[in-house]
Amino acid sequence: MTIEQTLSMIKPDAVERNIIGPIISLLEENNLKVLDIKVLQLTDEQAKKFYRIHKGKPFFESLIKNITSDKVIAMILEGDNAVGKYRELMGATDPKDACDGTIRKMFAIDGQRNSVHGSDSLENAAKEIKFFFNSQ
Ligand code: IDP
Ligand code: MG
Repeated sequence: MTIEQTLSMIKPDAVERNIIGPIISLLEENNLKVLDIKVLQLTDEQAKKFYRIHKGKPFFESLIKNITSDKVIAMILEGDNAVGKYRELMGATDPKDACDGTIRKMFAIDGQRNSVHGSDSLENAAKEIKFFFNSQ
């Protein structure tokens, strides 16, 4: 067993469609425990900081507009192999490529409005948890 923590964010497209419940149920059914949870709307500045590795990509401006368009749900998830397990449960970035049973396959609208974010490494999980839960 390797107990890890990861950062999950339910994106505005899912919050707007009232589907945070089924998404959180899937997390719990997969033994990912919600340790902390927060509802907030990201500012333009916060969103640009959070997604800074994508700066310069053709979809960057649209991504920032999308993620700041409404509230998001940020969660700290804990469980065995939580980073990898949650990435697998989310599915591929574009729902067209996502496997059956994944959150994105079930709920995403397209490759941008894809309902959830998840940290891609243990190192980024620590940074992203800090971003949402340890900042002033
Ligand atoms: P991930 O969310 O699966 O880790 P990343 O490549 O880190 O995917 O991209 C971050 C987010 O940027 C995606 O979840 C999606 O919302 C958006 N995005 C990524 N690639 C594209 C694209 O080709 N077109 C539009 N939006 C994209
Ligand atoms: Mg990513």
